[in-house]
Amino acid sequence: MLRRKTGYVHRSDTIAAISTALGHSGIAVVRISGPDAVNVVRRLVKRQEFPEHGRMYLTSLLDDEGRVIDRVLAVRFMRGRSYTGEESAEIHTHGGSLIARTCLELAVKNGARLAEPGEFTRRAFINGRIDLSQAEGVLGVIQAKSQEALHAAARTLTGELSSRAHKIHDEILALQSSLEIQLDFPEGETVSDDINGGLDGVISELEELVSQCSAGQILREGVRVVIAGRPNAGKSSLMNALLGRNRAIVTDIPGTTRDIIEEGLIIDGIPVRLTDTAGLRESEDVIEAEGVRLALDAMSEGDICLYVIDSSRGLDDDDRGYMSMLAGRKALAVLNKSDLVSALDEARIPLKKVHVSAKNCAGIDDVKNAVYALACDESLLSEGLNASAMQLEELRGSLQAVREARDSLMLGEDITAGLLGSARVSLLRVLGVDAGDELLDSMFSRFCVGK
Ligand SMILES: Nc1nc2c(ncn2[C@@H]2O[C@H](COP(=O)(O)OP(=O)(O)O)[C@@H](O)[C@H]2O)c(=O)[nH]1
Ligand SMILES: [Mg+2]
Repeated sequence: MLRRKTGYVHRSDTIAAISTALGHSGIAVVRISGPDAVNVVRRLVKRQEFPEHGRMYLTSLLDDEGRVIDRVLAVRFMRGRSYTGEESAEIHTHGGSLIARTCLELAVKNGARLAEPGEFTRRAFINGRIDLSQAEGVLGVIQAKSQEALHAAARTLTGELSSRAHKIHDEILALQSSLEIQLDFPEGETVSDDINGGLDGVISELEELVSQCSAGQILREGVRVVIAGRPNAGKSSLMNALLGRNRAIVTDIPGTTRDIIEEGLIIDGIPVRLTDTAGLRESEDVIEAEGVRLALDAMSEGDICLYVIDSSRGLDDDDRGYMSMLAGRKALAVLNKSDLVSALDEARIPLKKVHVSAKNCAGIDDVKNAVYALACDESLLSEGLNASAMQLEELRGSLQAVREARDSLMLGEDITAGLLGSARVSLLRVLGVDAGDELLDSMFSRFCVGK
């Protein structure tokens, strides 16, 4: 079969890859899938009979010259019952990278081809074993960095997003059909009330799904928290206190931090990218001025801003200006140096406030709790689902189309039916129905080889 220069052409040949990480480990798994999978295994090991699906057989791996090079376990998965849906097999060698690689090379010499990244999962998708949302769940489980993210991915992998999207799709289809019946028999009795109620129900189901997938996205991709404020307010001290170690340089010289400093931490399951910035002030110094420009960019791009104020000094016009820029955004005023006498008129601060002493690590948990609350709705986080950015966009598109459909009911059934049709198409895209090669290429290139 031909391979295009870019993109992937689905072939039904037999593929192989090492599915475990290379290095020293207890065991390594070489995975083989395709019509010839069991024959490839037979050519590699002493045992020739693999009658049962899913049973591990102890046997010996042989090299080109028939010498035993490892004691291994071989397992066969029958067509229709395997991960990919195809005839597949695995050989579990001991976990040295040489033995795993040798086993893979032998598989390739004996009729298999090296698998591309994500090709096993792509085959599972093509063969209808999983849909695209479940494939995204597989990736989520592999990439999860917190327990909460793992649960969100596992729920998606086991089909929760799929079944909900299917159910909503079918409800929309039923509403669309009754509208189309109306179109055919205009003199018939009006069903608008039922349809109105039905659309309201679909809208709330879609809203819930979108919220759960947004929570999943926060769990997976995290939030960017930017620390900003005037020089010497204690931004770098706050960064260090949040991280629990001295990452940024702290001095009493204003203008110490000139570059952007980024570090990661996890707050109650949410991955956070914490950014410390240069103090916001006019500066003659070219480097510091560039740092201030970067700080302002970071402030506008971040998801959450912690605006740090030295409470022993009081506010100035700059503080008031920057805080008014943050009004309506996810932002927190961190009133630092609470160990000193306050000169602040807190009533004039237009943001939610937290009192801390970064130097003494006091109030830091309050900052973390406030960041968590700004990042997400706690109740939803425990129900997060794993959707890709593209899938989330389709879900939002579907919700938008159903809302427009409800608003268009007075305008005519044909318009409403058309909008419901596009809402359904978006849901089908979430599941990957009729997905084009390009979309699948970008989806599966995010997987590793062997998955
Ligand atoms: N008393 C007191 N001093 C602090 C506190 N946080 C920071 N400082 C001091 O304020 C100065 C500036 O701190 P730094 O973190 O470098 O501020 P930045 O310029 O905003 O990054 C340093 O001398 C710190 O020791 C605090 O909570 N209490
Ligand atoms: Mg600093």
